[in-house]
Amino acid sequence: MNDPDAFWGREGKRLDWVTPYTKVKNTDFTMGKVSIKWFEDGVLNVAVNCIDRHLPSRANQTAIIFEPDDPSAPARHISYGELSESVNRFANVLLSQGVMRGDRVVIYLPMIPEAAYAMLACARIGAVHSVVFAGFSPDALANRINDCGAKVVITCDTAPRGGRRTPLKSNADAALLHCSDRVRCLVVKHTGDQTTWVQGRDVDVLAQMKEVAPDCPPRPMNAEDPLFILYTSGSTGKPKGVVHSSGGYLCYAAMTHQMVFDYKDGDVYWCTADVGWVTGHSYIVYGPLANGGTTLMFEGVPNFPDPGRFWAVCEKHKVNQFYTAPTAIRSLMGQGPEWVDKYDLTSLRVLGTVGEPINPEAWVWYDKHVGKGRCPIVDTFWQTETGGHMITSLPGAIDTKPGSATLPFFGVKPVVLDAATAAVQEGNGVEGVLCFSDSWPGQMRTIWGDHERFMETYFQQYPGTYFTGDGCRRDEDGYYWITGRVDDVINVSGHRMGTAEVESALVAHVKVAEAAVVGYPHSLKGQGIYAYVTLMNGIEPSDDLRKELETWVRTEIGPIAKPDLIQWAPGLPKTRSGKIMRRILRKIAENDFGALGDISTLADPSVVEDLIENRQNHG
Ligand code: 6R9
Repeated sequence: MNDPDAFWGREGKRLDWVTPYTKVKNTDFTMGKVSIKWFEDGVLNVAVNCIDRHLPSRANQTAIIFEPDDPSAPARHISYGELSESVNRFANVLLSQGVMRGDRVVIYLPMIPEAAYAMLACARIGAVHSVVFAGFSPDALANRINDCGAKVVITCDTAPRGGRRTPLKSNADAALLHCSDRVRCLVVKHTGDQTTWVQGRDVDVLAQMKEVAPDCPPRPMNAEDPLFILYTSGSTGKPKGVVHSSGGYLCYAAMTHQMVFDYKDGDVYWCTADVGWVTGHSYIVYGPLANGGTTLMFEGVPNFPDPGRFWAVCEKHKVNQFYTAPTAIRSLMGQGPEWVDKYDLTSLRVLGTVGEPINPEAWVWYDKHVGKGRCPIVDTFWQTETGGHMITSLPGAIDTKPGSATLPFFGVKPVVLDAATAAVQEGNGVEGVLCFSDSWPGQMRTIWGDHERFMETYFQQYPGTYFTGDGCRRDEDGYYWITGRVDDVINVSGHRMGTAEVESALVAHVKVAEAAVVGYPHSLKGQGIYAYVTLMNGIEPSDDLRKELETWVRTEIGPIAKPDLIQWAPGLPKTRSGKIMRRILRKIAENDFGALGDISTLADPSVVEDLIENRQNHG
């Protein structure tokens, strides 16, 4: 793009501004002084853009369709008028709890409309939300509450999912034992299940919403004021609080949602992600609502009560755009096409995928059985950090190839660099690491409380560019093929997990001396978690201990972090300077013993022989 200011200057106008911006782009990728600003002197309110401005024409149009876990329970259609009232009341409850502009609010809720109300209520009063996936453990929740210094945590009594109930309130109670006693707990009574109640700390949100005024004036916010923090795993250390802006983020989420899904007025759009991930932020809540769309929120899981649920919901609500993850497609593919064929899917127009590279076999199945060969597939490559789609096809406009995310979105400038030398790989038919050479409005602005770490993580290794952490290939036609993470991040069912996080959970167990975690190919999850564990002297390995460690990791982080395979390792392969040689551990986990590479720096080669001999079997 020759004139980003002119292009994005026009796109910014898709939002309503209290004070229009006069500056469009002001960004610098130079290591040491990275700074990213878009529409910096503009003033707006995100909730107004997602709700109020639609009211004159759409007060009675459905904003959110809520499809509960239990298929026999009625779905709810929440109009823009109703959404407005709920968000205003919710915002007044937050104000009554002393939440002010810039304060952080942690949202620990499942896929219920109140999650969207809570996010938009924060946006309305200028508070910064941080949604924590409801599958995370009390410890993980506590770490996030403490890292962002939240004043309030919003949760619900229990969360039905796949016919079972997760005790979110009691998880929050456990988390709050590790937090300041000033943190308030706002509880949505969703199922009515019994919970404990701490007088003076816990607040019944739904009851309070009835007490407060039905309207709450929106707080005018600067375009660069943070809208939310979302924690995500990196290759090292604890999860990073990715900070997104108000103006640039919303503009980018709205634009990509409209163009990539070819979203048109009146369409029913369904993204199956959870609001606890960035996909839920940009493509369940902010993008669709900024466009005045109808967005479906599904509380359940793909295989409850049976593997036809997704398609039953598509038929029931006449879904036009359907957006899901390769891992879901693979698991439903395994159940056979008869589950899809039972339902009328003629309403579908566009299919999307996100979260990990999609294997061509799953792509072809999705195209044939779900899309009946007539729905374009958009394979959208992006990240928590990018705020919105980066490399993706556009329906009907870009020819697809199964497994390729195809071409960059408007204004996105990918560069492929040699991983070792950082040399730019010009032309087509090249491979390397994927970076972006210039900014886009949806880009993250910083890591909460640690701008240094932000610069080091994304701008240090390949100076002058933003480094994604992914490898990629640009084929002869200029199409991009994402080959997966090149750092120590594993992608389990589309969820990012840092190997370091799982390792530190394991070594926190009294019987564990040392642990090394790597990813390995897993037929359903994409990647599985393979843990090499060295026990303390005198501790004997056993199946019981294996189970104990699995449960331990579940409680330390959450079910998604549970190792798929644990191998007892009397020793780990290390260099003479004591660095664990993960490259070797990855190869062993992948069952690829022929290609261990240079092992001459190993301190004790017999360690490797032992590991190979006792490798856990995963076919
Ligand atoms: C949106 C989201 C980001 C990582 C990313 C990459 C992988 C996402 C992909 C894809 C291939 C796609 N990824 N979409 N790989 N093709 N269409 O998933 O964000 O949770 O931060 O994960 O997911 O490895 O770096 P996030």
